[in-house]
Amino acid sequence: MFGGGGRKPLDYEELNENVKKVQYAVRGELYLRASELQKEGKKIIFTNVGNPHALGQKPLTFPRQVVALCQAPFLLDDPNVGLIFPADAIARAKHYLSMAPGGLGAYSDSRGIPGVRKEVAEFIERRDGYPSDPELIYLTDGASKGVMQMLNTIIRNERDGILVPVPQYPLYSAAISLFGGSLVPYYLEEEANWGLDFVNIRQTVASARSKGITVRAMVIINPGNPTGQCLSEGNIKELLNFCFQENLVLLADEVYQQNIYQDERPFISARKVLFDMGPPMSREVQLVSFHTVSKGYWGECGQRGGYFEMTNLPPKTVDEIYKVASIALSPNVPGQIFMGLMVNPPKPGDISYLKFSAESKAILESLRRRAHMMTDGFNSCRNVVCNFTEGAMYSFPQIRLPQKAIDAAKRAGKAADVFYCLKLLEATGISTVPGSGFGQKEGVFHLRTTILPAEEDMPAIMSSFKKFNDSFMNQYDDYGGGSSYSRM
Ligand code: DCS
Repeated sequence: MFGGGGRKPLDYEELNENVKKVQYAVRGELYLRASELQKEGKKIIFTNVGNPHALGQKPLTFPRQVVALCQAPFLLDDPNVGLIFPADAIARAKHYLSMAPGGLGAYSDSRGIPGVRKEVAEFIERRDGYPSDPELIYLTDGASKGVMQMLNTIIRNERDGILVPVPQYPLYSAAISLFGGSLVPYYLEEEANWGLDFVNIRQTVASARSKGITVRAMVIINPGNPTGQCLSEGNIKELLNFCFQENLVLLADEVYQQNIYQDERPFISARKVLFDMGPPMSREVQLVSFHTVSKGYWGECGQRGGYFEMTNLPPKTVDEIYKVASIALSPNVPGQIFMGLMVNPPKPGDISYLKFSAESKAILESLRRRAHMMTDGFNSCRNVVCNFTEGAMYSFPQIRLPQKAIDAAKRAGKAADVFYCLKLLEATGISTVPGSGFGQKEGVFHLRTTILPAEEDMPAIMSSFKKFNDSFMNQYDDYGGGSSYSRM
């Protein structure tokens, strides 16, 4: 006889409850249905994941040349190597191979290759104007692993609360469930372009504390996912003041820092704002900042390169984080080299500079145009309103669903936004993520799409969305005709 009612340890009923509780909508019900439809031969436009290369974005040439040479170092001994690879790519490959004893097939230090961490520190110093210490920079398999490692370090039990923006990228809610902590949501204000409302945030913290939750950390995503807003310097200052007063560690998810589509609010890192504020705050506020090679104009999601930088963490804590990173032996080494290349790209005067800058500029300019096309497209649709995508890779329109649609969804046993997104998928092949996967205010509905489909496909995608939305609203909106709701 087995214990536990005859069940085996890995039977579903016996699993870790934290694992079962995890929800991750980016690859949830909509994604599964889209995959099924694709198997049946329907053309699906996967706008559910910010995965640029999967939607046709071409890799940048220079970094791939360097990594190709690092992966196949025998090419460096070939007398014809200079006919295929430019001299600066060859030099850079030798540079990385000299820093990685054993090459790409060997584990590196668990914190990452020291020389790459130094390149990251130099990048941060150029960006922020303040020196950065490579010893406080750890390389990771994408930003996700770093975020998970920090949350794991912070959360001690279910009474530890993490302030997370809502809507949020569900890595945060999922990881907090997995590590058995409590998510404390703070709402972004859609009417104020997804800005922060500190009166509200203070109330949220007070109310969580009155329920016995120890609020210990605050997450910001800047530029925002799924909301696409860029925080102003004033906003970030207020945020840091708040963390100082409330004794919170700030987890600054800055993976979209290169994805900016307006000029009024350029990206400014939380770390720069903190150091600009001077002591005591610059010496007191604990901050961990995250970055990745998956986003920007690189979009190298499959390479799994990321880093986090720790500011104002005591050495003993940094050592503990090192110890835990050591359990996984080593972040993947090709991903580390992509990170080195991202933070130290070709410079003016280098052989590959012109090509590299032309390629990266073309991607960013096209993303900027696509951000406008999507927002304008959504705003031209009945019962749809959408803030402009100032940064990141997503559009997050609000869909004002008529009561009849909400009732029909209930009868079908679906959340109303899931119902809408499923119908959109069946009618057009556009695979989105319902707003409920990111969190939204009660009774308000959204969907998220990426702005990543090829620019030439965008007009057809938006017109197919509009056609679907019109027919959906015709079916469910009693008022018929034009918009029956006032716009914000
Ligand atoms: N942080 C944010 C805000 C993200 O949007 C993502 C990925 C990550 C971290 C993790 O990325 P990497 O682990 O690849 O560095 N965004 C997912 C999304 O919403 N769509 O695609 C992936």
